[in-house]
Amino acid sequence: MKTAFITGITGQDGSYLADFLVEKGYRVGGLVRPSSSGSSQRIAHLFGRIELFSGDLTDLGGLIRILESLQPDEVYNLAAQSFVPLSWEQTLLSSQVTGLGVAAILEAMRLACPGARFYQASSSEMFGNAPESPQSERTPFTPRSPYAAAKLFGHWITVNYRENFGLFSVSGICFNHESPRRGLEFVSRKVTRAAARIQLGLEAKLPLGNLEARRDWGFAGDYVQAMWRMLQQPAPEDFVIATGVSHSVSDLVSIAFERAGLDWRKHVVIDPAFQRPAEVHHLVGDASKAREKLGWKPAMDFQQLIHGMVDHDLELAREELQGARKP
Ligand code: NAP
Ligand code: G4F
Repeated sequence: MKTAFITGITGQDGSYLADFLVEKGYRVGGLVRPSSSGSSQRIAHLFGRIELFSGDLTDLGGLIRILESLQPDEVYNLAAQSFVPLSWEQTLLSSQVTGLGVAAILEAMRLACPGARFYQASSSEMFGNAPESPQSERTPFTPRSPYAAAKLFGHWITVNYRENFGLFSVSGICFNHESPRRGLEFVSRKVTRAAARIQLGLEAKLPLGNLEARRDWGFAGDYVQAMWRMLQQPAPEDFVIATGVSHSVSDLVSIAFERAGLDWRKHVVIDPAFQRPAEVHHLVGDASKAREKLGWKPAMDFQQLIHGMVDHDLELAREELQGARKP
């Protein structure tokens, strides 16, 4: 039986990865903050089948003690302050967690379990407004937010530990991936939840920022499989993980509202508070290396993804109407 350790196990990706690894027969350990800002509802169905360790990604001593006791074969670093706008408000905290936290977990691994394999959750945000499209492993990075700059540090320190210490440490440069477990602040979930709640009369309007921004949106459940495949390779390498298709925020809104039986033009209002001065306008990935070497391709397309999220949010809104759920 292999053992995996997941930081960020209470997040969207961490919960899907834990599902996937438990299903594969792994012993799964996860890092949980003592004062978790989210709840552990995304992993509640796994209680009893995973082991949770209290700690923080920025606390080197705690990480060393956990890794010494667990002795994992694979470490997945998914923990981060992952919301781009918040990284402008909490810049040092975001840099510490999303950037320096990667050095902490790598250093803990080097000391406690140097033979383990390491996955770093790098991000397409590192490309910024890239000089070429689609973006691949060879595209230069031009980060446009503290979040992206911190991710770039995490990306390079992962390469450095591989080259200097011989660790099996790799990065997946993942483009946006969503699911019914996505945080409410991200645009996909904000839109699908609002469409459901407007349909059932729980809300009337949806304030949004830039409708022209384009992203390459995939399904999180597909992306965690790519993460695992990267750690099963004969040699450590970085990979872009993407669908290769981009859509605008207005495409997203139109598909979601249509699924809910609504005309989005009657409900969406533009609110400058959600516009980003340093916007990343268009991201779309070239995942041909992942297709060839990992044998990975996404199973779910954009419309299926958004329909599934709307359907899930309609279910939650109905439960809320019946008094079985809090807003
Ligand atoms: P998410 O839902 O925001 O989850 C973030 C996780 O990090 C949560 O479990 C959170 O714990 C944990 N965390 C935050 N600060 C921490 C700290 N100081 N110590 C320990 N844990 C901490 O993010 P996600 O969408 O699953 O993304 C997973 C990773 O992939 C992140 O690193 C993200 O930046 C990266 N990424 C995501 C995407 C995407 O489209 N989803 C694309 C590229 C890269 P709490 O529950 O306690 O808050
Ligand atoms: O959903 P978003 O907040 O995701 P963003 O900034 O692309 O970042 C996500 O994907 C990254 C991978 O590229 C991850 F690394 C990161 O952790 C995170 O998971 O915004 C998507 C787009 C942006 O262009 C934003 O300006 O949607 C636009 N948008 C328009 N109106 C909005 C809104 N975004 C949000 N969150 N809220 C709005 O009202």
